Amino acid sequence: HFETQYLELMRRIWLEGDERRDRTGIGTRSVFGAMLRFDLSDGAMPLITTKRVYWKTATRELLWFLTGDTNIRPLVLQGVKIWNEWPHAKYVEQTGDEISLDDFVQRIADDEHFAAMWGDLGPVYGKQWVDWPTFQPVKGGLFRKGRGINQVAEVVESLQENPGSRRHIIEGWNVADVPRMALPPCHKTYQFHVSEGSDGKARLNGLLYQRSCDVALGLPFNLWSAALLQRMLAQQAGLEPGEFVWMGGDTHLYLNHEHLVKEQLSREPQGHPRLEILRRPATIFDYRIEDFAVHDYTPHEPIKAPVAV
Ligand code: DHF
Ligand code: TMP
Repeated sequence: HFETQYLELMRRIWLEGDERRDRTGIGTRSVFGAMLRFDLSDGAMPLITTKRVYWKTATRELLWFLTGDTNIRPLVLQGVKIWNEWPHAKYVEQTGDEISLDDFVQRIADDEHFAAMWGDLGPVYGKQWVDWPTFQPVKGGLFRKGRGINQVAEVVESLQENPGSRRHIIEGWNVADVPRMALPPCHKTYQFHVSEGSDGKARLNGLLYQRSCDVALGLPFNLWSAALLQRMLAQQAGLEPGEFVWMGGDTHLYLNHEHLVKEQLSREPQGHPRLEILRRPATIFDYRIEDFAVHDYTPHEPIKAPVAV
């Protein structure tokens, strides 16, 4: 089963990982360098079944990246809560106002001006993916802003015009911008690759390099989203989905996720979920949540666990 790799990675980290103190103060067990491979042909998706994964939430996040937005307000208005903790922590730290997370999020929803001030994560994924900043030299050693680079649009174009290229890359790690980000990108480099399948049809393969990985909470979302992006790109470029390769740098389990790890490792994967894309939108930027249907997803119960901020 495709999910065995995920469970084996989880088991190995829990049993053999180095115990490390980390930025959040929670502590982790960690291995450095890991790889998972998934076959995406016939609609197969690496959607974890040993707990319920909210694939619509992850999909809404991906669609939000593609709009170029970096403010959490549109997510909040759709009921997506996964980015709330970071603007809240920054607000409390910078103002000394001990507002609760729930009240903070309510204010982001109700007050557009407040959201503009306090809801932004800085130039994270969305900004870098579709509007990577450029600067042009002008007289006197000064620079002015140039046109942003839309890396996603450029990859769609290069897949069509130069499929054999080894340069189909979407990069989130903008070295100059990292200090202004609420969280530097974890899923930082995507590479795509066109190969010929055994049936003679051209296939789109994808690889994600993730520098830091919360295997219990983040990875199920990251696997889904990367495979989804690959499916969308394949559809836009007229290619069949091929293989998806995931590579992790610091790949860890938080020590306060013990209950999740024990429970999840006691469960057996069940079923082979598939994704159907119901429509072919005009561009990669025109997908909507209603365009996606998941079939044969009969997961085990959700397992709640706290996120390390
Ligand atoms: N920090 C840490 N420590 N781990 C992360 O995975 C992480 N992920 C971020 C931002 N910072 C992070 C963005 N992605 C959840 C999932 C993905 C995500 C952030 C949070 C999460 O809490 N998932 C829960 C609840 C899902 C829900 O409420 O919809 C889960 O059970 O999957
Ligand atoms: P770090 O910046 O100190 O590495 O902390 C980031 C944490 O968030 C780390 O536990 C990895 C996790 N993470 C994911 O696993 N996936 C994600 O998509 C994001 C945004 C974060």
